Amino acid sequence: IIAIMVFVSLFSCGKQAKVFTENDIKIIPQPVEFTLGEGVFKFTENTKFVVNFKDDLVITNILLEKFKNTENWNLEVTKEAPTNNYVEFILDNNLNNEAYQLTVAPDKITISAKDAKGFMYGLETIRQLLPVEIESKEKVSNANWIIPVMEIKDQPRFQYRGLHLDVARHFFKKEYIKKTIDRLAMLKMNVLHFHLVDDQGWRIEIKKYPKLTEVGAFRLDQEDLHWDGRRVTTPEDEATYGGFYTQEDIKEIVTYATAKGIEVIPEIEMPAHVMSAIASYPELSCFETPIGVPSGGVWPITEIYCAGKDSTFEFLENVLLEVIELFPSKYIHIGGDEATKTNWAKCPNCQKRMKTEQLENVEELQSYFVKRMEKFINSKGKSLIGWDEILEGGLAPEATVMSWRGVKGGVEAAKQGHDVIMTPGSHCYFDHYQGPQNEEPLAWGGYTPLSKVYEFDPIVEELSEAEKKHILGGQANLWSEQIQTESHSEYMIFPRLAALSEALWSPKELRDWNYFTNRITSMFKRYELLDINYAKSAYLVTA
Ligand code: TNX
Repeated sequence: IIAIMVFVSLFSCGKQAKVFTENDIKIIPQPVEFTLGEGVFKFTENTKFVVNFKDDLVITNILLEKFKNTENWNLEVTKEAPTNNYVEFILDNNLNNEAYQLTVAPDKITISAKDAKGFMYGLETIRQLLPVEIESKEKVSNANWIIPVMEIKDQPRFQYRGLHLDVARHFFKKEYIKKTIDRLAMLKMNVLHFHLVDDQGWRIEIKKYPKLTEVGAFRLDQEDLHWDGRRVTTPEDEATYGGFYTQEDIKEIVTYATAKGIEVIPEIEMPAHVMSAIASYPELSCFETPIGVPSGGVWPITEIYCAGKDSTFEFLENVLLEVIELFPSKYIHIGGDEATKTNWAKCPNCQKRMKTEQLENVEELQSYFVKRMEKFINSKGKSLIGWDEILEGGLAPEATVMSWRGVKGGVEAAKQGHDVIMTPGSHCYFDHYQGPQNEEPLAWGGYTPLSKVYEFDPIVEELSEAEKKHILGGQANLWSEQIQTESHSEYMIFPRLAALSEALWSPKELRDWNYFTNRITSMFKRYELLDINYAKSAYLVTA
């Protein structure tokens, strides 16, 4: 018995006295700077969070939730600092946006930041310093909630760090969107680009135009959308596959995201990728031929909004008025991609418009379309983003360009003095395969393994220093033609999103693939506890 007691006490002392080395620090994205000290801070049932601001910064304290789950502790948030064992939040207006400094001492932790995101990122870093069991949803026994004494100075390299989710090709429930928001916050990402409209489905309730969701949100079946998967609903069909978010759902998602530091940018596609809208209101197209909501891919996309009729613009303005009410984001994304403009070339209304506006070709007509929408969006105090096709025929004066067909559109836009978000297919398309095709679930094509994402750099060297400042950051795009389930969506996102978060957050000089793979393997244990269906072998494959 004595031997057992000695053993047990040695063991628990050993645990208390754990000495951390640099190799134990497994944070993703990697912080700008950290120095390890001696000793540890230990979270207990009595640990307090001391918040004492004059401003009412909203802080989502992830640790409260985590300790509730794992220990059933209700850790207290107070104004007054106790004598020891507390985490204090200090407002420091000298820090940059989203930056934080973390000082861990044996008796207290301080997190300094100037905004809510900075504080949250400090908390997310503590979460990753804690043992992986902190991610458990159930009570954990015998956990030692210690983190090393250390100092971290951290801030993002880019201000825009996004993930695009296509909820149009396949609809995903709001609960999944909220889960994804949590995961973005965990990786210190700050934008969810919400692709709400496409040919195969209209996903947001618009009160003025109820048919958009009555008709446009449903189609015949869920058949995958590969090139030859074209099936179109007709009025006789039972179109039951699909779904949409009510305005209440959208408010819920946006409120949730805002509290987690995530900006939700709505994308309302135009003039193409809108067959779901034309199926609902045929008068929006040039020739008003009745069409159905397609289940399959429809490239080239010729059924597009008519640019000749003023009623099209009236419709779009009314839609955007409701959208703008729902999304506090500074940005409205209007799509703009892949419009095959053969109908415009034949349509009398479009021809008339081109004459009166002195437009030479259909590219200039698209430019007219986007500029007109930009004027409206700007008049409501918002800024327009579009895919790089909006460069064709001349860019709208204030537009931000999202460069997807490589980086060249982004380079051109930056040279014209426009802001840019880089999202090239080569590095940022999460609908691509991430491993050998015969071992992976069916994907759209392409090959973008983890290592390729990790190499991503939104900055293009040919730009001048002033032009480089226009590159706001980058984003991964998950198109969902082939993705019908949440678990498949998770599989495509993880772990590639972790690689992207480091590419967008950490200083370029710190990038180190071997060190990253070492950290990502330890992150996998967290993903398992969080029920994330990540691609397990992804890190073994290199580009
Ligand atoms: C092109 S990327 C599209 C999407 C497709 C994607 C498939 C972009 C702006 N448009 O509509 O889903 O390719 O990878």
